[in-house]
Amino acid sequence: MIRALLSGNEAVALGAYHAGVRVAAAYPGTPSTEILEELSKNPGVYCEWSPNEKVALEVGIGSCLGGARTLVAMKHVGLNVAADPWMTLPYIGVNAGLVLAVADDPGMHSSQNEQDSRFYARMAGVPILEPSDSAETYEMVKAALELSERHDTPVMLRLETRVSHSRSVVRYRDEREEVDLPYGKDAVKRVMVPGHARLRHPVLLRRLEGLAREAEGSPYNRVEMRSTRVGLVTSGVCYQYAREAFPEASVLKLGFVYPFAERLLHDFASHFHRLYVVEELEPFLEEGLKAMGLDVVGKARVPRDGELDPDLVGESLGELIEMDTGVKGGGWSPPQAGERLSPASELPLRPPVMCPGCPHRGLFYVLARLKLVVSSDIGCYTLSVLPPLSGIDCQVCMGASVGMALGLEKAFAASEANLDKKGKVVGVLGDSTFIHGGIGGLIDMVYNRTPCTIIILDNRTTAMTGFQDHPGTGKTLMGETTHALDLEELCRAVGVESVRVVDPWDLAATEEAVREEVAADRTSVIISRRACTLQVREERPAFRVEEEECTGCKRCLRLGCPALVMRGDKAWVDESLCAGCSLCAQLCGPGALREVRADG
Ligand SMILES: Cc1ncc(C[n+]2csc(CCOP(=O)(O)OP(=O)(O)O)c2C)c(N)n1
Repeated sequence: MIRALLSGNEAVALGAYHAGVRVAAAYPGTPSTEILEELSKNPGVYCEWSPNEKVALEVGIGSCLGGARTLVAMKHVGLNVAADPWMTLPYIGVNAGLVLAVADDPGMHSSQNEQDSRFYARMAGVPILEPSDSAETYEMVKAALELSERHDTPVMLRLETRVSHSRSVVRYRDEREEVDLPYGKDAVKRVMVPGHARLRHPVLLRRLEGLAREAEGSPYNRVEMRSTRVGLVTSGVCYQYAREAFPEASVLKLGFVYPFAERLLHDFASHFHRLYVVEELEPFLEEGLKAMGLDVVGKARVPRDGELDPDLVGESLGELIEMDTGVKGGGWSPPQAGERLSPASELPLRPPVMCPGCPHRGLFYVLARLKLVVSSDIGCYTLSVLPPLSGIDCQVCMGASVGMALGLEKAFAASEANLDKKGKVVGVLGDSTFIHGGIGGLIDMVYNRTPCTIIILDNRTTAMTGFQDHPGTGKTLMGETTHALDLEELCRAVGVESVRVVDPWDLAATEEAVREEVAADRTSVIISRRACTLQVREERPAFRVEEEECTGCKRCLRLGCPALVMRGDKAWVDESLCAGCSLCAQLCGPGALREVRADG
């Protein structure tokens, strides 16, 4: 046996490799991204970054039907994008196993919302396995693939940030299973015309009954009997919190979370006056237990928003459990001063900023200067919402910037109240985001004759999630060179008359392009192109303030560059941070910012 300290995401990858997964597809998204990055390091597994999560799942459907064990990975909001194939996949079933690893992000460490993917499994009629640590994650991948094959269903492996990103010990043998199932045509099962789908829906419902029977005896649903006074039901990382907060309590730890193991839950409940449910986000287990007629307390006490931790769990339930059972604090002892488990809350806030030399900065400086209405998207550039750029009006989900810009423009076109905004709307999105979900909106703009400018911030990578390749970069996840999608050609092909490229490090040229296109009465695209400075680190001389020439006007500070600060009444450049982009020098009235030459 080998022992290794792995993150949950590494454990998914290793589990998938050892269980014989031959095809894996994903679109990056924190906290799930590392799963495919890790898996792709192994031989014999085809791994791809798909253009978006819907395509990733569709690739997965094809490959499992084709007889290859398959893993599809995404973050929680990715499942919104993939929801259409997800809802019908359980009708057609699999062939070789298909596991969807979906990572929720309670507390929104790097997401635009908190949503609970378990509801997507229930809505689709798909079983859920949910691990509490890396060892369990590793084992559950194989268990999920086998469950998938036994019941002819996709399986959701539900992860959360703390499981995906925490490290714990995993024991394994370095052996890979070989699975290669024959493909057979079966149109009634796999072609979901209404007549066939009507036959398949009852199959799905019967399958759920079989899955519920299997959940009753699953080794992942574990009763830990301790005190007969306090009984907790929990799953995932919350199991760890519950154990830490209430070490004496009895626990029913659910790993095979859905469909519910009703008999097991009733048996466990029979030992206690009432049950306490510890779960993050929505009252998924709680509602299920209540529907079974069990007396449970959950979200009436435990927060429904944000991340939990052992102290929060203890604080929220301790008093009630004491009242119900007489057990002091329910078994929880409040931390003493200095013992708190969440020291992060005591640190000073440090807002994220765009890096020195970030190519997005120049573009957003121009947009702010021109006082445009900016419909934005998700990526590093969303950081320009913060002062001093304050450059974004709205942002919802990946690709939405284009459709929202269209809607704003149509609303302003017929408005008396917003006459000054008419023709002032731009949509802004990154290259990865444009390919993921922006192209449909652009087709709509051209089709419905919208005089609006879309700006694609083409930094040649998916920077926000850690520099993943995408169809525009000319490289695959497996390191091969491939066709690089030509964004200009693509935009022209959908009917955009004016497509131009600017360098956002050239402020004057960028401003001129934006002014001209916004003024023109047509749909246009500006591609603001320069590689991400963190990824392509060019050796450029830093800039320095010539003190005697600096008037202290602070114009350069309007860029919000972290390499530039005031020292007394003069601007000062931290040369160790400066990327040499020259934007500050382009803004400096008296010309006090100069390149640091090699001779000093
Ligand atoms: C549906 C969905 N999938 C994934 C993500 C995670 N995510 C946020 S922004 C982004 C892409 C950013 O890349 P790009 O648009 O090229 O901008 P950059 O960060 O490079 O500036 C990703 C993958 C998400 N928020 N929503």
